Parts: sequence; structure tokens; C-alpha cells
Amino acid sequence: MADTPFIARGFHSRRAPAAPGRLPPGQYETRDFPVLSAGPTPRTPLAKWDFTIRGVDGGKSVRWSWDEFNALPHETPKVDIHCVTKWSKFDTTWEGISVDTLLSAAQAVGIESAPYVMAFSDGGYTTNLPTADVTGGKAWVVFGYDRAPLPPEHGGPARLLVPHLYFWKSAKWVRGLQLLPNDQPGFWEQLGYHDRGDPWREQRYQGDP
Ligand SMILES: Nc1nc2c(c(=O)[nH]1)N[C@H]1C(S)=C(S)[C@@H](COP(=O)(O)O)O[C@H]1N2
Ligand SMILES: [Mo]
Repeated sequence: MADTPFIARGFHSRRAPAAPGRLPPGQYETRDFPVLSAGPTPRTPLAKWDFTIRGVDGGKSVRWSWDEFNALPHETPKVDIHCVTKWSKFDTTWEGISVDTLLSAAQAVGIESAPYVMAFSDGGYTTNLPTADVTGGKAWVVFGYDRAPLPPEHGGPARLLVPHLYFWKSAKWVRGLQLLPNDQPGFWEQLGYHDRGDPWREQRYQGDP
């Protein structure tokens, strides 16, 4: 973590305390990158990988092969991530495609926008999000981490990255987004986790504000 101007000179510790206001309530900073997976790590060969956005009606969809996906404009977000199990990791660096880019391409082929999305993954994991939480430069489908290909245990070949929400919303091994007219709970949300998962409001479980 970078030194910050808030820390008084002469205060020496091996790990600088988190910058004020940077750690959401109840979280601690870690420098490790823990692996949290509800099941085995799926291994889909890139030749069989694709990414699909499915419209609400079930009719129209748009699909990118691995090569087509990689040909979209890349972004390199540097963000803090927050797991509901209370670790936060600062300044993680990723490479991938903005969800804005993907949804614009979907609209360009006549797929109407919708208020909710369900991310779906190899292995059957799902997570639901309001479309407003994956647009406006807040979410990506990433295939690079720390200047290298995203390792399988962290969701490679590609995962969703929605850093402003708890990290369970960042579906690993993601294969697409289903657009939805109404909100529906995904995997952890059906098991009692909060529908939205804003770490700054400590929305961990159902019933939290
Ligand atoms: N497909 C899939 N995505 C997933 C999960 C999972 O079990 N399966 N776990 C979620 C949870 S609870 C967290 S905290 C993060 C963990 O990501 P990491 O293993 O890269 O730290 O992935 C999220 N995405
Ligand atoms: Mo998590």
C-alpha cells in the first residue's frame, strides 16, 4: 500500500494503517489474496469459452468468442476489493472489458436494456445485480490480474469485477449476463446473503439495512 500524507512522519510501522475512510466498517486489510470458491474450479478451454448477453425476452442474445472478446477495448482498473468474510485488499490491478462496452454492443444489436442482470458462470454460480451497479464505469469482465492472465482459482479465464459491492458479486468463471425485468436472487442471495451487498452500508445478510 502506498504511504499516505495522513500518516505523521516519524511513526514507523511495518504496515502502514489503512488510509482513513478507505476501509469499510467491520473490514480489515490483507495483502494476501484468499481464494473463496463454493465448489471445484471449472476449467473451460479458451476454444470453447464464450461470453453471452441474453435479452429479457429470451429471443435476442449477443455472443463473443474469446478472440472477439479480447478484441474489445481493454481497461485496466485499479481498485479496492471487500469480501463479506471481512478481508479487504487495496489497489488490486486488473485488465478486462467494461460492462458498459458489452451492454452498448448488446443494445446496438437490438437487445433492450433491463433494470437487473443475473451473472452466470461455469459451475452454475449466479449472482444478481441492478443494471445500475454494473454500468457507469463500475464493473468489468476481467481476464488479467496483476499484469498476468487471471489464474483459474481466482476466476480465470474471466470473472466479473464489481469492486464497489462485496466480492461475492464478482462472479468467477463468468460466461454471461442474463438481462432481467425483475430482481431474482442468485446463489448466495438465495442462501441468506444481502440482495445488494454494499460494504459501506455493511449489507452482509438479508435484513441488514
Ligand atoms: N463462480 C463463483 N464465483 C465466485 C464465488 C464462487 O464460489 N463461485 N465466490 C465468491 C466469493 S464469496 C468471493 S469472496 C470471491 C472470491 O474471489 P477470490 O477467490 O478470487 O478471492 O468470489 C466470488 N465469486
Ligand atoms: Mo465472499
